Amino acid sequence: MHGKAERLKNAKAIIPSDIDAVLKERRPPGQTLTGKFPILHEGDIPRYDMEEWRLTIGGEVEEEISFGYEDILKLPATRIQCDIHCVTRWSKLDTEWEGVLFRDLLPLIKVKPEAKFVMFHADPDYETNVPLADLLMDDVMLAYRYAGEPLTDKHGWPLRTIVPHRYFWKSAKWVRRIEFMAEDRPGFWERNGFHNEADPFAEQRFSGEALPIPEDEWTKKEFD
Ligand SMILES: Nc1nc2c(c(=O)[nH]1)N[C@H]1C(S)=C(S)[C@@H](COP(=O)(O)O)O[C@H]1N2
Ligand SMILES: [Mo]
Repeated sequence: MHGKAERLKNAKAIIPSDIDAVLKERRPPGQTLTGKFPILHEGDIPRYDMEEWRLTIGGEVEEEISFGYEDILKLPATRIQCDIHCVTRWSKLDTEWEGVLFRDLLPLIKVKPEAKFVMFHADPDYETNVPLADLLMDDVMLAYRYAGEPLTDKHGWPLRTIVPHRYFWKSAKWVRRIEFMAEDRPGFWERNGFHNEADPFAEQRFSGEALPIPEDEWTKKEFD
């Protein structure tokens, strides 16, 4: 028998109860799983001269610091696998990212003790806020590779944040500046009716009344 046929014949069947268990644990309420990777953002994909490009870090820090792209690539790299959940109701399981964990970046930054929140500033004119405690988690990172390849410009090249335990709008593509803050402040979507905390498993979609997002909204977007 052909090797592939043999492997398939011997492969352990995934029985429906396993699927149910996976879905129960890993699919947040109201989400549909997709194998494709939708592309969602406001505005146009930015173009960069990488000689000029810098990531700056400021706000409640003892000293502003900035990194060129080569500096970022030289920092300790980590690969993570995580599930991502967009508020427009798609979730994608087992996405693979490579980059720098914030945990590994923080020792290089003299964060003031009063800093309790972080604002990610991104192009074009995007921002999103998270608590500082998020940056200590195992899988919160600045990512520059996806699925073993350099990030594509549509998904945030040269650098995006990955904050997988919150709805995916908190993961900023084209991040340019990280601002440490003493007080929380809402970002772009957080000012526009979306929930400040954005926990997909608690379905924290909106800050007030539910916004009219059609269930199949995401299927009409571009994806790869
Ligand atoms: N700079 C920037 N980052 C952004 C957005 C955006 O409009 N601009 N949209 C967010 C939203 S709503 C989602 S769902 C994800 C989509 O990332 P993807 O296009 O790689 O799937 O990016 C997030 N990060
Ligand atoms: Mo989103």
